Amino acid sequence: MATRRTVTAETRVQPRFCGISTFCRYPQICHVDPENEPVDWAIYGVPFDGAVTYRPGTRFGPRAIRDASQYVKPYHLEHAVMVTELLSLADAGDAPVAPYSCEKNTELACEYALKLGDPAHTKLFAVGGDHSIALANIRATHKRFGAPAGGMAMIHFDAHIDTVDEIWGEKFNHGSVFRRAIEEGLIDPKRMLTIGLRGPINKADDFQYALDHGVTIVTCDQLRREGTKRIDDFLKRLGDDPAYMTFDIDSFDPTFAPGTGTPCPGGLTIQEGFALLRSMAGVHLVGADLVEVLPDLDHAGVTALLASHVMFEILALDAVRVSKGVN
Ligand SMILES: [Mn+2]
Repeated sequence: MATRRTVTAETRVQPRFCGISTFCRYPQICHVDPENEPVDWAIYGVPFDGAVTYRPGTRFGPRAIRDASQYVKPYHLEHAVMVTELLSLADAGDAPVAPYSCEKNTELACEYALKLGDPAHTKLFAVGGDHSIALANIRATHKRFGAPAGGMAMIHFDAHIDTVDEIWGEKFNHGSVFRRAIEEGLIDPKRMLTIGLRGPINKADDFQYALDHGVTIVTCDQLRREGTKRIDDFLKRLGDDPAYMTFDIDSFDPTFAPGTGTPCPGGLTIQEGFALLRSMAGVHLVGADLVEVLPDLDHAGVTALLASHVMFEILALDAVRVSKGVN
């Protein structure tokens, strides 16, 4: 249940281009305050890009998304919900980072996240940073809300499967994040859905680990050939179980999201991505992250703008749930 609504500056009094940028102009909370506001979602940045396999720069993602998100408005037209009246949302600042160590960074960000908001209530939304930061937020979410034996369910948007065992001798990197999450028992691979994969890939068996562990994979081409039946079936099976959502901006085609480190042509259009997200209204989300925005390679800020609206779409899914009185 929502504890209080989100109070943002009135845009007719303070225009969107004024003031310090917080995510979507939501109020800022301080993680060290023992009287933390009992917010529904604490949104925090993890400006870390030390675990990438190709182009670096996502450490500047949280700042770019904060700036771009000033133009995210609060009413969701298709769901017909006023998100800020149904949820209390806050910008919880940035986690401290360890730029030279992914493993250490994961620990620091997880520690930071666990101090945010009310441990019994506040859900955690991490904004990257590269995809390695998801492991920190998954650990924190798992610790905060527990999970049925076998780990949480997961909905994963990505161009890549991210279940490589190790890269350049490192177990902790942005291509191994879900292998680690599965090994640690945080995620139940049999209740993990990955949407947006596409080739080319390195080897024919790149997806084998995920397939062997029961991950449901829907490639971009499958989606276009067969429609959403497999996704709809997954959501039906998932029912009301708690689920975590991880959203890699490179699930979108580079035409729409050029500002990212490992772009792959043939990705989701904005219409496809938003339609898929909106079809998930009612899912019982307990945590989320949004990763891999690389502002230095962005053009006209389109990637950061898209990312800020993806953030809103994810929060809106929870607002729909609250509007139906099921949260
Ligand atoms: Mn990824």
